[in-house]
Amino acid sequence: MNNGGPAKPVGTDEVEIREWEESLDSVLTDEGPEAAGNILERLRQRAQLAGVPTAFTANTPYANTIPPRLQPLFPGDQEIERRIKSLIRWNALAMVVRANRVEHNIGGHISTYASAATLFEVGFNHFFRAHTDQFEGDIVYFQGHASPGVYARAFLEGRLSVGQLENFRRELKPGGGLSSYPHPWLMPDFWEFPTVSMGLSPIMAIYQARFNRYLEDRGLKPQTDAKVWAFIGDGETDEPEALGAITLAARERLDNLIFVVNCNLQRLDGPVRGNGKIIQELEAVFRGAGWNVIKVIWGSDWDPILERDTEGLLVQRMGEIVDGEYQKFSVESGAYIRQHFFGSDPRLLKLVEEIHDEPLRKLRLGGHDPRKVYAAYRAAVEHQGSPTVVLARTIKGYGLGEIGEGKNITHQQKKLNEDELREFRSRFGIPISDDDCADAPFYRPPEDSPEIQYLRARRQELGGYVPSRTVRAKPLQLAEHDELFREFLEGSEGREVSTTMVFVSMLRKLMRDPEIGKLIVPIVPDEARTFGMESLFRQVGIYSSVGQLYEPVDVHTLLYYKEAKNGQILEEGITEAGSVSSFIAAGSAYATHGLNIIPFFIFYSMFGLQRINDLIWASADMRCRGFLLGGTSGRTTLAGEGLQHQDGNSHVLALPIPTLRAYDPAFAYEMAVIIKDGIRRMYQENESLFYYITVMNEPYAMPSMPPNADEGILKGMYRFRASENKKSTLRAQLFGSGAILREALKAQEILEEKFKVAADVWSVTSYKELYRDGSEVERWNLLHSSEKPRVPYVTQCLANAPGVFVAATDYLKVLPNLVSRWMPRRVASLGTDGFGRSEGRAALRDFFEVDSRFIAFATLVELQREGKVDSSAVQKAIKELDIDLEKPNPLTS
Ligand SMILES: Cc1ncc(C[n+]2csc(CCOP(=O)(O)OP(=O)(O)O)c2C)c(N)n1
Ligand SMILES: [Mg+2]
Repeated sequence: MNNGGPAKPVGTDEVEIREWEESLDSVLTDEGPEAAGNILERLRQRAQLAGVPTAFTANTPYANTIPPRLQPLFPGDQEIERRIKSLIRWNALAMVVRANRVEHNIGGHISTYASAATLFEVGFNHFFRAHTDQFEGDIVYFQGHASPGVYARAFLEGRLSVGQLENFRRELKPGGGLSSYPHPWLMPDFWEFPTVSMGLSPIMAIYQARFNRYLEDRGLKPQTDAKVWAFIGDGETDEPEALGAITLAARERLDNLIFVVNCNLQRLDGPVRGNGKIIQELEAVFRGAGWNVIKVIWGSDWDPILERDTEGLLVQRMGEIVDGEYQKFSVESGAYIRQHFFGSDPRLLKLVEEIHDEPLRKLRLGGHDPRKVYAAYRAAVEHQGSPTVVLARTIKGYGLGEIGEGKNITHQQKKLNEDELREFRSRFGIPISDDDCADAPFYRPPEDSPEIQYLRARRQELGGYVPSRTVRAKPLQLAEHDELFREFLEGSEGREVSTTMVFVSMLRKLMRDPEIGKLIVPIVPDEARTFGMESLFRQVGIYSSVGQLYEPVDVHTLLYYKEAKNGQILEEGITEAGSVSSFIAAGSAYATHGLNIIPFFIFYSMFGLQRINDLIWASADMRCRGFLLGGTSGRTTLAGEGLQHQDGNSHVLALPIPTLRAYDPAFAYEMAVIIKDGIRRMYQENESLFYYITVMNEPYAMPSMPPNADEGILKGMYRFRASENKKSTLRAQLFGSGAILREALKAQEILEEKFKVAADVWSVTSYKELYRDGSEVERWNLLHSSEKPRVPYVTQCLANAPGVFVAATDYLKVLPNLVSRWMPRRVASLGTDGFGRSEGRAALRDFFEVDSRFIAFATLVELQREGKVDSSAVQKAIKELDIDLEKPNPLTS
């Protein structure tokens, strides 16, 4: 029975605990942290074996990972670095403020860089190594909306002019401006990696680091200690892509990878985890995944206080507070902090009794303390065996004071009045007078000032300026490689093959080529067998950084699952997002590494553009090159798989991506022409393009290439088979694409035999190309109205093509409709709008009304509209072709 007071839990006797603690302290002092760690681990195991319930936690206390005594000396001149940082802060702020004065609501962010400044600057002054002739350089993904800070630094470095800063977010001004965020497309000499779509840069960085290793293991680049740095926001980590691939980084022991998470505890609307602790949450996630986690929570100001806290009360208190409350402390007075933070225990109050309210309020956090940040980065670059994440605690809008520091509205804060500007100026000691301040002028100290000298010297020491994008690869000098593709131009001599099989044999041949073979990088997300690519496993091996540590179950078979350290295939497992990130690393290697890597990323077409189009958009921004292959494509060509798998969408989703050439080839020779020309354009002519090619799994005999078809194949259409009947007055032009081309050919026969209609059949390899050409011509004509009008390619093709027009595609009807206005007459479009079904091909093509019967039927209806046949011909077609007029509409059923 206890007599009133709460029972004291067993094992909490203070004297006993103290004894244990003292033992630990003495091991620590006498033998060091490693010894202490070993003893603790032994004790933990012993306790576990004895049935002691030891709670699992991947967390460490809410304190800095690196204690002060293990902190290296800061090698720089802290005062001058502070002044440089202040200047950058000012110019970054001025950029946004000025832009919004000129044009209301032009946007821009102040508070993100304000929180990240120290995290960036320590990197710029001490870590980020530029590319030089001797060294490949580190790769840095900058937090996208912190771009004003990166520009402001480049301005101090003398790389950007006042004029350019003036035109931040006004890129169309004469002389050009600066893009809102990192976009290599818009600033190809500056930005290397697009990062502003949240979550993409972490996953791209992981696969970039892995790809760097792949290149080393395959002997394509020398081994170096170059690092990949990714600066991301704490709110950003909510994106599934941000954390979705972190186990890969640990599994691959990517100690060339460093994440820095700017933990300002805020995102756009408010706190990231008001009721929790984002740093602890991320620590557990990353540690659980096998990363080296370095927490940088408290600045040096806290060290003496923590030292006085011999009982561990302060760290305990730090761990109790939720982020929402921490955010509140960042906007409150010292008195408030004393009362609400330290006031929970008189012993805590005692720890800070000698500190006045104002210094108490200003106690600096870890992410704002260069010494702490330097220590973390140094540990990160020296760490071996796993990737590192630095979780750095900062304040959003740091330095903005009343108008934004730590406030929920701070993310959107872009306007400062005169007083606010003056306050900011004074806080950071910018030498601008009160009068001038109102204008928010840019400020760069003279060239011979200590600041500029120091900054230049630091960058020189680190090899040059970062970021900076240069295309290092020389154009490929290829000997004539017709031979490689010749067999595909000649047809399959009656042998039935699918375009996927054709693609795989083409790939195999390319990989054997002595010139470009080694540059080919096949990427698959666990679909190699689906596409019949398993023969490549044995031929070139699957890349594995550790080789193959087991005997594969199928080792006795010809096509066994061969993993090898120099394996060429990137078998990524079931991650299209990861695979496309590899594609991005490979497709930009011509710039990043000076290597003309040619990636072929083949995926289930429905899980391509539909699922990962934002990453594909980013690869376009990044000027990636290479081939995307949409496998098992077509809404009615992939039999059986049903609604989620049957792709009738991807060619429509490819439309918005400006540099993506999209093709839907039907035959081996079409694919050969497209891939051959793609290699020429991308790697010999250095064009910033990439290709999307759909390949099917329907086997049929591949014809040989008709004479002179190349040009049409590449431009988007050519006449594949003209009718031999030149006398008929009933004429039609049938447009087929991909697998549906063969339906058009069958329709041609039906029309001829049953209805005396002479039809020509066209293969439309790319509606997107036709559309691009048509719009380009139309625009030219608009702007050159007094000159002889140009004629779109579609119009040229069809100028003398008699009869009615019917188009059929395995994709949406919108594709033929896109180009219909450049056709000399109306076109009836058949396509596969709607949800797929699990069914066989014939039933699917009937359901979606794209088979030969519907093509023939639509032709007759068009002829009737034109008055060329009467209704009895249409009635005959309905009967003979068994057309169900009451069938459900596939679009709505
Ligand atoms: C995919 C995506 N969704 C939304 C946004 C809009 N957005 C830009 S910044 C931001 C908040 C960022 O918060 P955090 O990652 O914590 O960065 P901080 O500014 O706090 O450093 C949001 C939602 C975006 N850029 N990308
Ligand atoms: Mg944040």
